[in-house]
Amino acid sequence: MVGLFFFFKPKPTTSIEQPAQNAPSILLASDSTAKETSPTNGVAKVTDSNRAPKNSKTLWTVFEQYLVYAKNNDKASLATLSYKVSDACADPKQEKECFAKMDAVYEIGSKLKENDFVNILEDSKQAILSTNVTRIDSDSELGATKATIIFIKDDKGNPRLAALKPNETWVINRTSTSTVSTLEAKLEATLKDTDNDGKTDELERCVFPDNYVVFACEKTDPTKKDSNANGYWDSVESYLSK
Ligand SMILES: [Ca+2]
Ligand SMILES: [Ca+2]
Repeated sequence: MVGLFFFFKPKPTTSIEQPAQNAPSILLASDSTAKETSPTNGVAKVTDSNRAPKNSKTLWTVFEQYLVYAKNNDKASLATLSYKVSDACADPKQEKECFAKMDAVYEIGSKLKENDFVNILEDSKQAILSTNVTRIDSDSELGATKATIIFIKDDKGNPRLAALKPNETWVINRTSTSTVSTLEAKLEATLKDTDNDGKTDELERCVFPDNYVVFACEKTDPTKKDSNANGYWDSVESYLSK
């Protein structure tokens, strides 16, 4: 199956820190920069935003341990918590690159705060921890950003890191003719996630904002978490080893 592969074209005027797309690739099954989200309407929330959900402690503990291994450049231990080891870390000749990736992951991951990850989606095969969205409101655009950590479970049910997305960002460009209400409606539509699988309806339908170049996209059903019924949600599918 082909996942989502598209590039973000950074805009010089944006006030948003661009996602560190390459740094977390030690975690990724691919360098996919798939952007996925949960809605802002609270559907993804399982509890109030002031405390972390019940299961997230275990997931966060795994993540913290992962960061310790990354910080220590402990490749062997890191592999036990990784869904897939990156090519650089699988190749002894690329040890320097591997260590650089680990350092980058630690740098990014250590800035994330447990209390911000108030949303959890979890079942026996996968789990997604995410923050609520933070609004972006500038002269040039309206948008939202959030951080997401994706885990895929091994056959014993242990969560392993599959992806770390510290700055998933969605922006709607303001134009001279756009009104606040149309921008708000557009943003709401962009963030909508009907089946609550962590992948927006628009991404499921392969609809992208103007500033993305899409190379390949496989449509999924925005009303089904697991469109191909293999047990993995549409939002997780692109990180699976094929
Ligand atoms: Ca969805
Ligand atoms: Ca699936």
